[in-house]
Amino acid sequence: MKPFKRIVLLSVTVGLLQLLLPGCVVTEPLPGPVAEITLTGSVSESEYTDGAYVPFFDRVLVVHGVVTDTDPMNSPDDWDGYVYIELTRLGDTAHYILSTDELTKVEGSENRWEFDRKLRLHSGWNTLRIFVSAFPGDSLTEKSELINLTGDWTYGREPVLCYLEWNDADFADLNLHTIDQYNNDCSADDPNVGGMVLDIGDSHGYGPEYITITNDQTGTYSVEVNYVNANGLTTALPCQVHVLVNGTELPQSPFTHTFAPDDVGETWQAVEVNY
Ligand SMILES: [Ca+2]
Repeated sequence: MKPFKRIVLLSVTVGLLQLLLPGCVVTEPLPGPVAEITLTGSVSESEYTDGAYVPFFDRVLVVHGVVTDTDPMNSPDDWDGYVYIELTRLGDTAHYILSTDELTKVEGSENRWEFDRKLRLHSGWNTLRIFVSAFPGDSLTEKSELINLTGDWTYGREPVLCYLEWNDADFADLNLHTIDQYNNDCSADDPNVGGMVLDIGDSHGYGPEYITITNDQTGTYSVEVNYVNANGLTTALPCQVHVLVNGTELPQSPFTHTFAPDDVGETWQAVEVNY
């Protein structure tokens, strides 16, 4: 992905984006520290095929979180705990799990760790919050305040949105591809080509990766997944691809597949989208 041109604080209303930080609901804090959450947006140098800038800032958030190691006495140089961001869109809740190597120790602190994670917002009402526990399913040790966001992030220009998740594999790396009829191939290797933009890539594990097809000309797009690197994973790797056309998920979506341990380097075609 090209380097971001500048960072815009989302406390400013930009275009159709209306951030409701003043209306945040602060929930009852749990005993102990409260996870900190701050948001920024990003603007890239990517362009639409007609030369207009792709407004990353109106759909991609960078969530900065600060959380507490749940067992700081055990291996103090490694993160101990389970942290995820819960994003709810129109009643649909998704958990974005942080991989251990996404967390770095806050300088000068014994037990506070921080991360930056990009999230892709959808049109309508969104809420997000950080949760921390010692391990999956354990009781919470802390959570952040709840942040509410609303806006229209897909209005007009984005006929197709694809996203890839692989929820059961820390570290393993998959790459989402969309390939048009002219053989333009959008992926982490070429994140802005033929009107297709990789909004968010992920090489840590879990995903999601998002590609938005911004080209409003009709065409055929092959949606594919490449198993890039197992990074030590020795078990099967299930994944799923969601495809939305004009803001509505296809009836057959999500498309699912399981890569075998020796499938590294292999590609799976999830679907061909005619738009
Ligand atoms: Ca990837």
